[in-house]
Formats: sequence, structure tokens, C-alpha cells
Amino acid sequence: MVYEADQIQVLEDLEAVRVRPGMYIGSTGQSGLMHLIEEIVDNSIDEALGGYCTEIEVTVHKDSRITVRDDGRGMPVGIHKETGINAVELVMTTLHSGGKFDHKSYHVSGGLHGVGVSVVNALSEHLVVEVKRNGKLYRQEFSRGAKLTELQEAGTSEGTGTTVTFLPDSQIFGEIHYNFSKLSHRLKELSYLNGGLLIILNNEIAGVSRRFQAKGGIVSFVKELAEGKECLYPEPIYVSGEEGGTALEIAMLFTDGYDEAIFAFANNINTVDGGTHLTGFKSALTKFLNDYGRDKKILRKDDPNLRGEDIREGLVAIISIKIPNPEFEGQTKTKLGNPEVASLVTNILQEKLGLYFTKEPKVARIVIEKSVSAGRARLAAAKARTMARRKGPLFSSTLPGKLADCSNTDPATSELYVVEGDSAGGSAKQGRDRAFQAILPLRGKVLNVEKARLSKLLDNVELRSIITAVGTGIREEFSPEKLRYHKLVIMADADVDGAHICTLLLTFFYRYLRGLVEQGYVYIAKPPLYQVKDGKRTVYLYNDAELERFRTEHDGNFTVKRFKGLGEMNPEELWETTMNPENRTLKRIEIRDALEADEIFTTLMGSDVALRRDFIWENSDKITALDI
Ligand code: TSJ
Repeated sequence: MVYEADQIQVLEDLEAVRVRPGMYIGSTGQSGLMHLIEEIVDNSIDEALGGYCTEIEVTVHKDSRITVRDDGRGMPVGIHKETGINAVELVMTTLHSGGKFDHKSYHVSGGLHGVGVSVVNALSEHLVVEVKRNGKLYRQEFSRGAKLTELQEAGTSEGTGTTVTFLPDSQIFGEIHYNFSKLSHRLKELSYLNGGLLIILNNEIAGVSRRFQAKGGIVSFVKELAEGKECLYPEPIYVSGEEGGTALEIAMLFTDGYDEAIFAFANNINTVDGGTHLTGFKSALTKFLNDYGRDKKILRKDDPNLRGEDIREGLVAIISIKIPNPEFEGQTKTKLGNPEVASLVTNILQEKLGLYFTKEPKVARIVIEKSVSAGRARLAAAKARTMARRKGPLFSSTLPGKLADCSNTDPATSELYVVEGDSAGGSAKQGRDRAFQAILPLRGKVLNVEKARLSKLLDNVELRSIITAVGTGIREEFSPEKLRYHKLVIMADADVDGAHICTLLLTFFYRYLRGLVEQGYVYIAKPPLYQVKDGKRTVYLYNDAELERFRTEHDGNFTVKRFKGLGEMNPEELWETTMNPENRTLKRIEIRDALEADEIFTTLMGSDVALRRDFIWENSDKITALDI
């Protein structure tokens, strides 16, 4: 074994990470920083999965350092025989060394996770590992992948555990800004997926701490996801089982809503593209309920079989599988591929759901009867749609009367402004560049689609005019090639009512024209909040922080006017500040994380006003991120 050659290899490997960080962590922006934290936290989670760790604490320090601490067994510190290097250093400096010494039962592999903590080390200006083990405290420091010190005994310790503190390299990441809402969301999710585990997040920048602990695990998770919806029975259905080292847990809650929200996780990773655990679950659930319904005569002879989509109407569910050798597929590695999982899910669901329904036959009856009525409603809606199509308003090529279309016919360069209120709509029509900007004014409140079936939507003039103007048709009939504008801009007042209208419209886009959101065609315009004049100049400011800054940088002679709404701006002002591509600020709406989006939409749109208010308070950072 040539020690020096090994060292050179290590440095070359880690240098490669620094040259192409994107290949390892996706980006060098907020999501890349998020990956660094997740990569470290995953190690503590693995320790928790083994049952050795009860608490994980993540601290974001004022100087952008991150500390992750757990109370596990402490990383091994012994010398690795083949290389003569201590285990901490080896893990920290060798690419993909994660699974080398530890035979962790549920090690995550593939994807952007599991690249190994050496990647974090390579991309950190400074990284310190502290291990409490054998009554001692060990410590080793690194910088940009290279060790600064040997592993040293730095004192004694009570208890055991591992702490890693790192400072992401500003040479790689530039100015460091963490996305606290994503971080806190992910840690909360991890606490649900690992029932009982305490996860603490200290945000020293904002001076706040949060504790996440879900004794009920995924049962608490579905309850939270279903909050704001009416549940058909009080407690979620929970089934779990184990087969050949693979553990499966499912929690299900049927609500009176119309959407299905099934979230599938494999080894704590949100498999947004589904996979064998999800398809296995869906087909097993359908088969089981049909068999049960026939057997118990809840379904009559001449009743048709229940369809999966009818069973799943209103279902909120979590499927969590912990599997020793996961195969993650697809471009983003968020689809579970293991073929053996389908039959495992079927077996466990058959057996355990059978047991559950023996104890709770009422719940089975409620679910089956709901499915029957959902099937009837589906047929009725299909009929209504055929009628509507025959009558033509939704699918005709006649554009809505209120639409002031642009003269361009090339969708790629055309924009549709959906504007709150007739008066703002009037200003927008006068102020726009008619060559490429179309204006559609909306009158009054927008229908809350979260609480209405399709037929109601078809009756709503405002939403119908959006659908015809956009041109694509909706849901199953959505044809992206018919899209008439590649920018759909929501323009509403910069106040609470405006924010509400934005949310309602986004919900509508998300539920009925999701392809547009996914393709990044939906935007929110940001009108200014203040107009500041100092004799000769007029400046527009978009928030209180900008006004504060202006105040500190300019003294004395200026006047501040606060716009109460878009309607107060004249056409020229509206053009200059909010519509002119040279000056305007548009926020592109991104829905990468279906879970987060669904949570926002159901909670914001749900019936419980108090809950909604709490949610807005708690998630104000998330909401400004969406800029609603
Ligand atoms: F990898 C790391 F440095 F990034 C890191 C590892 C960071 C943090 C915050 C925690 C951990 C970590 C590792 N926590 N717990 C462990 N456990 C082990 O590595 C471990 C402990 C004991 C044994 C054993 O067989 O005795 C085996 C392993 C893998």
C-alpha cells in the first residue's frame, strides 16, 4: 500500500469536487447549501434508524457555520487496517466512502444524497468533527478537503455522540443565504418519518429555535396534512409490517375533499416520482377494498367494481419504506425501482388491513360507500363536461369579451396579464405594450377551487375566461401546444386581499393547469408599495426594507406616497413600475416540491380560518418565497 499515492488520489478526488460542485450537489445556490446540510444530517438519521440515537440538533450560526450534533454511538475513531488512516479522516476525505466500514442497514444510495460527507468537506472552508466515545472527546479539523490537524484526543466526555461543524466555502457558494423554510420543512418531515426522534433547529441568525418530535410518526404526519379538511372517521388507518429486512409503514386518512395526496418515501427520501412502493400500494388497496366490499355485501352484485381513482378521492396517505438496498431511478433519482417491493406491499397491506377492518368494520363501510359515491359523481361530471363541450363555452375558440388581446400571435413572446379589478385592468390596458401584452381583468372574488367540484368551476365566468384565454384546456384535456402565452402574469394589489387573490389563482393553476406551473409559465407581478419624490426624481420602492434603506441614505427633502392599490397608479406609472420588462420584477412560481405546495394550498384554502391564520404566521417566510 503506497500511502503517498493514496493521499494524492484523495486530493485529486476532492479537487474534482471543487472544480465541478454542481455534479455532486446540483447547484451552488440555496439548494446546494441545503444538500450539504442534508448530507451531514443523513448520517445522524442513519444512526437513529439503527436505534442508537434519539436526538439531532442542527444549528445555523450567525457566521453561516452549520453545526449538526447527535447523541448516537459516536463515529468510530480506530485506524483502518488497509490504509493506516483513522476512520473519521477516511470518511471525510474519501469520495463515496459512506458504506465502506459501516454496514448500515438502511444506507441511502444514489441521487444527490449519498455522495458522501467528503463532498461537504471538500466544499467547506473549515470543518470540525468532534466525537464522544470511550469516555473521550476526539477532534479533527479540515479545510477544503485537506486535514488541518490529526485526529486528537481533546479531553474526556460523558455520553456519546458526533458533532460536525462546517462553514461552506465562500469561494464556491459566494454569499451564503440559507433557505430556512426548506430546512425547517425537511427536518420536520424527518421527525415525522422517524417517529419519536427529537430534531432541534436553532436559527441563531433570527434568534429562534424549533423542536420537531412526532411520537405518532407518520400517523401524526397524515393528520397534519389533512388538517383543514373534514375527515370521514376520527383516527388514521395505520398498518405496518416487515419482510426480509424491509420495513413498511402506511398511514391513511380519507377526507371529504376531492384530491388525492399520497406521499411515498423510501429511506426517508421523498420519492416524488413514485415507484414500486406507490404502484404496489395503489393496486393492492383497490383489490383489497373490492374483495372486501363483495365479501361483506357492501357492493351489490350489479354494482360495478370500484375504480382506484374513486377509492383515492380525498385520500391523504403516507407510505414509508425502509429498505436495505434501494434502487433509485430516473433523472432526479426520486423513483423507487426495486421490483420485489410491489409484492411486499401487497402482502403486508392484505394481511394488516384485513386485521384492521376486522376491528373497525365501520371504517371499511365508510370508505367503500364514499368510493361508490365518488364513482357516481365522476360519471355525472363526465356527462356535464360533454354537455358543456357541446354548448361550447370552455372549448370554443371564441376568446372572452373582456380580454384585450395582444397583436403578436407567437406564444413564445406573448404575455397574459391577469389583473385584479376593472379599474386596474383599465390602467393596464392603456399602459401596456399591446404588441405582446394581453390584459384580462377579473371582477370580484375568484372561486376557491379547493372547495368546489368541476361543474361549479365551469359555471364561474372569471375562471372560464382564463381557461379560454390560455387556450390549453384543463386537466385530462390539457394540451400544452395550444398555449397562447408563455408568460401568465398575475397582477394584484400588494396587500392582504391581493395576496389572497394570488393564492386562489395559484390554487386554480395548480389544480387545473398544473403543466403551466411545472413548465414555469406562471408569474406574479410585484407592484411597488411606495413612490418617493425628492424634487426632481421619482423613485419606486417595493417593500418596507427598501424604504428604510432609502430613509437612511437620503435625508430630509422627500415625500413618500404609499400606494393603496394598483388602481391608484395611472397607466404610465403602472407600465414603468410593473409591466415594462426593463424595470419590472416578476416572480416565477415554482412548484418543485409537491408536498410543500399541497400543504400550502390545502391549509391556505381549507375551511378553518383560525388554522389558516396560524399557518400564515408560521410560514410567512415560505409564503414570501412564493411571493403570494
Ligand atoms: F459523517 C459525518 F461525519 F458527517 C457525521 C457522522 C456527521 C454527524 C453529525 C454524525 C455522524 C454520525 C455517525 N453519527 N453517528 C454515527 N455513527 C457511526 O458512524 C457509527 C457508530 C458506531 C458504529 C459501531 O459499529 O460501533 C458504527 C458506526 C457507523
